[in-house]
Amino acid sequence: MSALKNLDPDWQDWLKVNIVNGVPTNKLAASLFARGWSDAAFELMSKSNKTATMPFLDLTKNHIDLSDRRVSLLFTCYKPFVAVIDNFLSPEECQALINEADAKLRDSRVVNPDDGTFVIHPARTSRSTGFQRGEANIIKTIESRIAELLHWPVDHGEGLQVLRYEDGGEYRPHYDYFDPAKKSSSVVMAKGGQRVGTFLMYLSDVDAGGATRFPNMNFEVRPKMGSALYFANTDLSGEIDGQTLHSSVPVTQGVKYLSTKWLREKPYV
Ligand SMILES: O=C(O)CCC(=O)C(=O)O
Repeated sequence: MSALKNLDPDWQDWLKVNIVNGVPTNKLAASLFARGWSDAAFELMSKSNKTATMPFLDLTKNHIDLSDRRVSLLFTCYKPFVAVIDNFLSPEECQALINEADAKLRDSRVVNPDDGTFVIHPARTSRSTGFQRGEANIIKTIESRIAELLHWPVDHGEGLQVLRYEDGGEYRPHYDYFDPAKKSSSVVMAKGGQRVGTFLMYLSDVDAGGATRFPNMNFEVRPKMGSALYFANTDLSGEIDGQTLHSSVPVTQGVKYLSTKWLREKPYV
């Protein structure tokens, strides 16, 4: 059944007028998507033979059958696009990634907005490490699964990061996208372009604290081992979205392990 044909007749007229006037397809799709009509947005993109300009999730069912796993969609928000995905990793896969990371953890750093270098900062009190793409079998498995889920090629992504937050550890509100207005952005965007999406995987259960909070949206996602959180840092027309401000609230009991995958606009090589 066509999602576009199911649109309200006023919206079908709106679409026709805009297409005739040459409005780019991705801008029209972005408007449909922002109203929650993701099926129609992606149908429009595919009809015009445009490849999606950003990662996307199939939202037609409440679960998604990937080649090696069934995952469930627990929460979706359309503007900005946010989804919580359950059962993305098994407990064994979480542990295997933790084992790869543990020996290499060191104090986390943030990007210095003045020159694009990485510096230790009180806004980010965790320990972390980064991997090359495909560096270990477990990493290859996770990267292919993310690529399949989000219809986004593995080479359009940075290497996985693993973070460990102990008691009081936090990551204060920040954006993952590179603000084109900032001097440092051209340095970090020279390779791979914009960070169009962020995919977070919770590798441990945490007794208290450690939620990922979106202060401008008034919600937070609490950590659960094996679940994942995806959000789009830009909309379908490529505009950065200020509503994606997010933080990791302090862990107050237990240890939080998280893995981050930043998805880039172009191949990141
Ligand atoms: O730990 C979290 O929940 C958030 C991590 C985060 O913001 C990031 O890796 O960019």
